[in-house]
Amino acid sequence: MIAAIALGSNLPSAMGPPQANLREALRLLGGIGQVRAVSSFHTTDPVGYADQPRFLNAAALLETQLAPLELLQALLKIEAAMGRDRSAASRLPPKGPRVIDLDLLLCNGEDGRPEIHCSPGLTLPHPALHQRRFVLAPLCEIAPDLEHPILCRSVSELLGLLAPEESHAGR
Ligand code: PH2
Ligand code: MG
Ligand code: MG
Repeated sequence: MIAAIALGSNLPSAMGPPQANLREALRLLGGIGQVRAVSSFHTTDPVGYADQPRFLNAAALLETQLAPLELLQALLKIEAAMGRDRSAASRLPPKGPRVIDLDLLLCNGEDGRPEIHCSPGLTLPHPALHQRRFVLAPLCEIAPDLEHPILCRSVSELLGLLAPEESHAGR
């Protein structure tokens, strides 16, 4: 299976600044499959919860023998190993700052077709994939022709359909 994965970081960790966190996450992804492509790192304004540092976002393509739910568990393990604290005691808000975030976006099965999956812990394609420039722009660099199996549009078409970015000049 080939999986498209979004990476994000906006807090320093023991590894260093967000750039070091993305690099470390990519290294650890190499332990659960073969990393076939990596986008450039994009500095992005926080979306959703505005009162937090800017993010560094990227996308990667991972070839793996794991099934989608196994892959999700492996991504959560990497997040935890890198110091992501999801406990209530961390007091971080749900869409707030994090050392590392690894989101499963799309999975193409052995037949090359994109999988549709819906279970309590995992929805594929990722339900917000088509709305997020910070996900689509990096993904477009490495897999512009990847198809969204529900919207029946490629990743590059979805990026083109997004509303133009607001200007924050003068704020
Ligand atoms: N992740 C979020 C919430 N907001 N904004 C940007 N720019 N990049 C992210 O990765 C991001 C976000 C929750 O996962
Ligand atoms: Mg996320
Ligand atoms: Mg996440």
